[in-house]
Amino acid sequence: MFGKVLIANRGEIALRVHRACREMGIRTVAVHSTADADAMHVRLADEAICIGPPSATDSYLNIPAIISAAEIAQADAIHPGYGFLSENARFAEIVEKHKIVWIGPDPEHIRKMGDKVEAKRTAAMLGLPLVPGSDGPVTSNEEALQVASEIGYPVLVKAASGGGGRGMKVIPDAASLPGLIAQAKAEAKAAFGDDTVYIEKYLSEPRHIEFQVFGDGKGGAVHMGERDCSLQRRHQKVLEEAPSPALNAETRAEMGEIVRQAVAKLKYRGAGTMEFLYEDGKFYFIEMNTRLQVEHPVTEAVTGIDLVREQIRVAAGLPLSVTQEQIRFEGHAIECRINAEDPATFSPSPGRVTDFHAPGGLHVRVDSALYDGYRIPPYYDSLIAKLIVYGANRNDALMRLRRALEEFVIHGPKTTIPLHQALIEDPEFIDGEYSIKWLERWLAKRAAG
Ligand code: MV4
Repeated sequence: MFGKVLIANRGEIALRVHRACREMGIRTVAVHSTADADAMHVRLADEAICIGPPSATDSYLNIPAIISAAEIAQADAIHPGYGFLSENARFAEIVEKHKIVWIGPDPEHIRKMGDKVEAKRTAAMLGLPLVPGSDGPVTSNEEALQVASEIGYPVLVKAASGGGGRGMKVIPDAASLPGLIAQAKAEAKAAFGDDTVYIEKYLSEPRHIEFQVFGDGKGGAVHMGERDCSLQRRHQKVLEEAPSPALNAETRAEMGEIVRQAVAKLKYRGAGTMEFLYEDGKFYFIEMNTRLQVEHPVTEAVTGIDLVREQIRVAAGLPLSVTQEQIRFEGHAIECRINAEDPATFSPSPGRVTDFHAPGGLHVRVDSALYDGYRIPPYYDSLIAKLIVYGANRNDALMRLRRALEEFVIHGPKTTIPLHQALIEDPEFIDGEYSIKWLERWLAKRAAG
C-alpha cells in the first residue's frame, strides 16, 4: 500500500480523501493556492505545499506545480478528487510518466469517455441502450435532416466535447435545423475548441439516473446501484438520492447487471458513473464520468462501502473488497448540496463564517471543510457542505433530513439551506414524482410568489 498520497484538490473533497487515507494508515500531502493557506485540508494533512496564486488555472490546474510538489514530497500516488484535473487524460499520463500512481482510471478510458461521440460508440459496443440518434458526428445539414426525419422531431444537437449541457440545442422542426446546428457548432467551437456535434431524439421529461460502477482494471467489476440526480438547476445538481424513487429492486438488478458487464468488458479501473436518462420505463445511456462524484456519499450510505478506500485499493493493485453478491442495498439516503449562495438569486455569497454548527445524530453525515471563523474565498465553486442523511426508507430519511436542516447553522454568508427546507416540503417532491424539468419549474413558481 502507498505510504503517502498527494491530494490534488481543495474543500470538502480534499478532506474526504484525507480521511480515507488516514484510516488506511497513509500519510497525506495537501496542495493549496495562496487563498487556501488556512483551509481545513491544509491544517489536517501531514504536509502542505503552496502551488500558486488564487486563480485555479495557476494553482489547482497547474500541472507542473502539482507534479513538482509530488516529487518534492515524494508522494507515491495522486488523488485528483472531482473537478479540476480529475478527468484530464493528459495529466493522468504525466503523473504515470513520473512514476507516481494515478488514483483513477486508465488515461485512455478517461480520453475515450471525454469524447461523447466516442463514449456512445463504446457504450453501443458494450450493449448499453442508447438514445436513438446519429451514428457518430453529423457532418452536413443533409445528413442531419435525414437522421432527424428518421427519428422524428424534436431532436437535440449536442457537442461531442460537451457535457454539462453546453453547446446543446433543441431542434423543433426541419426548417430550424440548419440555423440551430450552426449555432450549436459555433458555441461548441468557442467553449471547447471542437465543433463536432451529434444528434439525438429529444426526451421531454426524463429522469437523470446514474449507476455507480467500479472496476479492478483486470475485468473484475461491480455496480453499486443508482442515484437519482434529476433535481438540477442550470445543470448543477441540487439534491440527490439513492435509491431512485422511480425504480424497483428488479429493474435495478437488471440494469445493474448490464452496466457491470460493460465495465468488466472495458477492463475499467477505479470509480466510474454511467449516466442514463430514464423515461417511460426505459434507460438510455448518455455519458460516462471517469471520476469520483460529488454525490458518492449517498451510495456509501446505502451500500456501506467506502468508495475512496476502494479507489485507493484498486490503484494500489489490490482487488475490490467486495463481490457483486456481497453488495446489499439497504435503506434510503438523500444528499443536499449546500452552497454559499443567495437562496433566491443563486448569486455567490463568499465571506467569513461567523457561526458554524453542523447537525449530528444517528445517520446524519456532514462533509464540509468549514469551521468557525473560516473565510470562504470568492475564487472557487460555491459548494460549502454536503448534508447526507440515511433512513430505513425514504420517509424516514426525509423526516431526518427535515430535522438535520433545522439544526444546521451557518451564519455569515447566505446559504441554500432555506431552499432545501422549502423543497422537501413540496408534495410532489415528497411523492418522489419529479423529472429533470421539475426543479426549474418549481423555482420559477416560487420566484413568481
Ligand atoms: C438530453 C436531454 C433530453 N434528451 N438528451 C444535459 C446535460 C447532458 N449531460 C445531457 N443533458 C440532457 N440530455 C436527450 N436526448 C436532456 C438533458 C438535460 C438534462 C439531463 C440531465 C439532468 C438535467 C438536465 C437538464 C436539462 C437537459
